[in-house]
Amino acid sequence: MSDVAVHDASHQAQETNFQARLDAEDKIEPKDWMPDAYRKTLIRQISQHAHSEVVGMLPEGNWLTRAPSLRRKAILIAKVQDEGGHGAYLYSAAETLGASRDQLEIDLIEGRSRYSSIFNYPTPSWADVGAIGWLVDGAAIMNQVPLCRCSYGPYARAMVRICKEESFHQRQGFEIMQVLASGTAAQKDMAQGALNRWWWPALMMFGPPDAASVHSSKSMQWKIKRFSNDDLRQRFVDATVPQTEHLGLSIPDDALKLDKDSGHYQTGPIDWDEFNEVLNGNGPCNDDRLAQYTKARTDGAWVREAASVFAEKKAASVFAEKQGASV
Ligand code: BYC
Repeated sequence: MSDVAVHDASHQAQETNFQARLDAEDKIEPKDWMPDAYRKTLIRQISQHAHSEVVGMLPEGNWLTRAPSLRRKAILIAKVQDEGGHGAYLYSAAETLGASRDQLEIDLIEGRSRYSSIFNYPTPSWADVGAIGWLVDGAAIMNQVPLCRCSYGPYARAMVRICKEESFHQRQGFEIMQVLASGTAAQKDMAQGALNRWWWPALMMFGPPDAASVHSSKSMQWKIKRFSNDDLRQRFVDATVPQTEHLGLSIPDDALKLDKDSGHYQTGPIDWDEFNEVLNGNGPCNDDRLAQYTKARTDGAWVREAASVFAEKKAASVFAEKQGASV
């Protein structure tokens, strides 16, 4: 056998062994062998997810100074802070795959990476904060609970804590909607207006329809994704329609109906042109969000520098102490 043939055969054996581990529901850990394409897919998805958490702080952060009471303000500060924490866990999970956090951030700023389409919509009223918690965090939970079983250990473990926090976020959003929907006519209108603004973008969060999803089949074979985009979208619709009825609000979709045979709600057509426009940078808030992300990163450079000098000095002093102890 030639050297090339031997190399090919051993690579094939590694691939087969890798898939067998996935099929046996083994977790893949950072130092394990993995195909380059698996590593790349994870870095792509985890970094997009991390960017989404951080950019996701902006639409609600917009209401921190105008929350209607001290209690609401404290809850919202905690929620927005949680999203920043989620970004930190996820950037760390991407680093275990050999990615540099700095480079991932630059990739977003320079347009080589993405964040979720949902965060390119404005929050003109307090009810938008409720609708984001209820619908956006609700959609995030639907998509992210299966990620707790993702084949890559560090991502799966990060998702466990993230999902617990998202669950609290979803409830606080629902409670804001409940208070508004059972308040004055003007408050109920405000809640309905926010639902009208966020319903369709929330359905788009799950990604393109299965037929147009380029990454799904490989990601499902690798057990990164456990369900297709359309399956998760359907679960979200089925869970959310009864919640909307409970609130006394209406889903902004005249074609929405319950299919008695399947037991699932059918929605009208989703405007995929709008989704693609948002992905191409032409949503209502794309420029603003990226400008704020870039500004926060630039303004925070001195903090990162100070933290890394502190960490280096601390490591050097621990090392010197250990050397002294061993003499
Ligand atoms: N927005 O082949 P597909 C949150 C891109 S929640 C923008 O189906 P995949 C939060 C996709 O990246 C939001 N881009 O891809 C909640 C790909 O483009 P590239 C974040 C989207 O990866 C509350 C192309 O379209 N959640 O953070 O198999 C408060 C083809 O799509 C979108 C996650 O990131 C979209 N909506 O499936 C604060 C969850 N949809 O990369 C924060 C983890 C698709 O080829 N991610 N694209 O240029 C996932 O589960 C999957 O990546 C997706 C897409 C379901 C989003």
